[in-house]
Amino acid sequence: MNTTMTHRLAQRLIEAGGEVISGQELADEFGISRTAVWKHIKGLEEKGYSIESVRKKGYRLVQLPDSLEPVAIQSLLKTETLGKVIEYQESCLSTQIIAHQLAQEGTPSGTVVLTEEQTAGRGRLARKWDSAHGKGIWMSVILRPDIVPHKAPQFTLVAAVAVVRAVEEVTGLKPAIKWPNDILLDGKKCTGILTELQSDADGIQAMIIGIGLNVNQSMENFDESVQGIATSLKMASGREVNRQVLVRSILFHLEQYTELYLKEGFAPLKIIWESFSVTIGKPVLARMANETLEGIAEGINDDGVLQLRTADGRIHGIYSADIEMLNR
Ligand code: BT5
Repeated sequence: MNTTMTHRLAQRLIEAGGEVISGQELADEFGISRTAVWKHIKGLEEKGYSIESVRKKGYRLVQLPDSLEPVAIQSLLKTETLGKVIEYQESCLSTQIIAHQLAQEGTPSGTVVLTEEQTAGRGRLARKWDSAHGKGIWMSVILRPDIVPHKAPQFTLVAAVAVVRAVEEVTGLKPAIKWPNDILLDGKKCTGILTELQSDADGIQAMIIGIGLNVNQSMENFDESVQGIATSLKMASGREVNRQVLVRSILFHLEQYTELYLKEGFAPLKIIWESFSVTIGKPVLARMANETLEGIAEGINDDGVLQLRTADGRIHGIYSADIEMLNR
């Protein structure tokens, strides 16, 4: 079957917002027969769309499948560039791997990679990211901002702010950010962000922002190794959350904040980031590659670098670390 036509038909039904559209109208609009319309409708039903056939009137979309396929995301997306190109795979090793490949092939800024499941999802330092099928948002966003490479880690903070805003908007929950890349609910991790770069002598060619957001997992959907530290939006709110709405909201806020960043620099984002942060003003342990420091997290500087004050009063700039909150 012509999948582009099925896709266009799905888009039309989504945009109709639950109104009935007659088979004849669809047939005329797409230049196909009513029987062909009916076949595409059957095709959509097989993919999990719930469509009501109203006798003598036409078709009405009742419910979308719970998937992140492009048509479900793009139909109501309110962005200028983010998500205009979406690469979707039902299952993959890691959306970061696909995004790196696409970036090298010259895909435009704003391209998004989405999947239902990652079999080799990754965190920082080649750690594993647990990515259960259909339960979370496993997404990589490719941006090509005109900034110097050492500013790139700021985008981890920009993305964190966008995710917090989206989660608040869609669920009413109030997540907190633990520097640099964890988003927490009730002290447990619901989101990790991984920013990677492709750069050369001319600067950044592409920035790949990987976002892993636990949405509808119950405890048993998590790998045993993370059950003690992970949570999902469903576990925190007691309700299933619509992943499509959430993806659209993240992309919208990420685009807004990226524009703000490119216009006014990091300063306004630093203020928003600090208002969501649980780290600032608290005693923490910062584990780095070759040393561990204990101190008070005083804040972040204008580059997003954590300022840690140790007992001797010295301030250390921490560029990358695992932070443990000390409950004192
Ligand atoms: C991160 O690393 O938190 C970045 C995670 C980025 C994942 C996204 S998903 C889309 C894209 N494609 C990818 O392959 N990756 C990105 P880090 O700070 O290093 O934290 C990793 C640690 O978090 C692991 O060692 C576990 O302890 C824990 N962890 C693993 N899976 C988790 C999950 N689903 N929820 C909460 N914690 C998890």
